[in-house]
Amino acid sequence: MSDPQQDILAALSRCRRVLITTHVRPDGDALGTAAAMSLGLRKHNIASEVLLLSKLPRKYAFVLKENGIVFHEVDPNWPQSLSVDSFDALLVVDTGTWSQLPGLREHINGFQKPRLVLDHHLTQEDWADVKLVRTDAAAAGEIAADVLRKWNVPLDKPLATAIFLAIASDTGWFQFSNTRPATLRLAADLMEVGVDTDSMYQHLYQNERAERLTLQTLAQDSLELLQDGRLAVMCVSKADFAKTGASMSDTENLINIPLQIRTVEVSILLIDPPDGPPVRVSLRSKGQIDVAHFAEQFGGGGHARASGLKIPGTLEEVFEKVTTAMLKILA
Ligand SMILES: [Mn+2]
Repeated sequence: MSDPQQDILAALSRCRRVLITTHVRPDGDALGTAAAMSLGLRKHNIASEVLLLSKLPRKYAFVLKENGIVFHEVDPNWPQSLSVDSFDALLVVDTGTWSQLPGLREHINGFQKPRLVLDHHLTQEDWADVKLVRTDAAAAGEIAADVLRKWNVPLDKPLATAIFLAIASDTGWFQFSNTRPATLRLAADLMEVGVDTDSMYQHLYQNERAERLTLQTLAQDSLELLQDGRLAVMCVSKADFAKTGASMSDTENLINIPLQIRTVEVSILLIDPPDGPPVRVSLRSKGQIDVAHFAEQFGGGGHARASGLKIPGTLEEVFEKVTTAMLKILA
């Protein structure tokens, strides 16, 4: 029986240049793992570049930039300077599904060289030549650490920092249920190599713009609890953006705040964007309500517990429309 870890190492060992990519809207695990694999390849004198299917988030930029890792951003267009055929393999980390890799499939259609996946997600598709998938791993970074050790790559401080970023991100700083003893043992090893965990904590969790916090306060002020507190609705108006100087990206995660309330089953966030209509509606559910199904009746979509849609009209009109429909479901 073939061992995917051996297979992935054998495939990488034969390369001179590797193209590494990861899922759209990359998080700390995606970028930490991509960086760790790039640094590991470098130790074996194998060049690599990272392809990002979205803009590099400011928060995680350090892990590529401080290590001098060449990267390309697809946003807004496919990078002109990137010639996929000049690479000897494609390494996809932290996902194995095309839906998470928008645009990539079309661009690697004619790519005849190994396509490798290193991932920890349950949902997989059968297109890669080698799939190293371990669903018990808390983060793709855990798998990368294992692969690199097997490859006799010493975990120096830059590598340890990249892997720590990966596993700390995906475990919510070792709080989520995916944290296992092996995760903490690895974290301990990385700390011993010299990862500055205090500065990483500040960088990840104490690094917000003041504008975001001010906007959050206004949004929380608008909170309405309906149907015995089972439905939470918050609104962000154009005036709120003007008053605080916040931008659309500052609304990220706002929707999750009302879910902290014990009684809340569904959280709805309505945003009148600074760059004009339509009103954006985000929905989150922590109970039985399927908010993807709800969004579909308005032309939106998503997952059972997280969905979104856009509705034309004023903030007040959209509020009426959406809450009326949701109250019917909750009744
Ligand atoms: Mn991950």
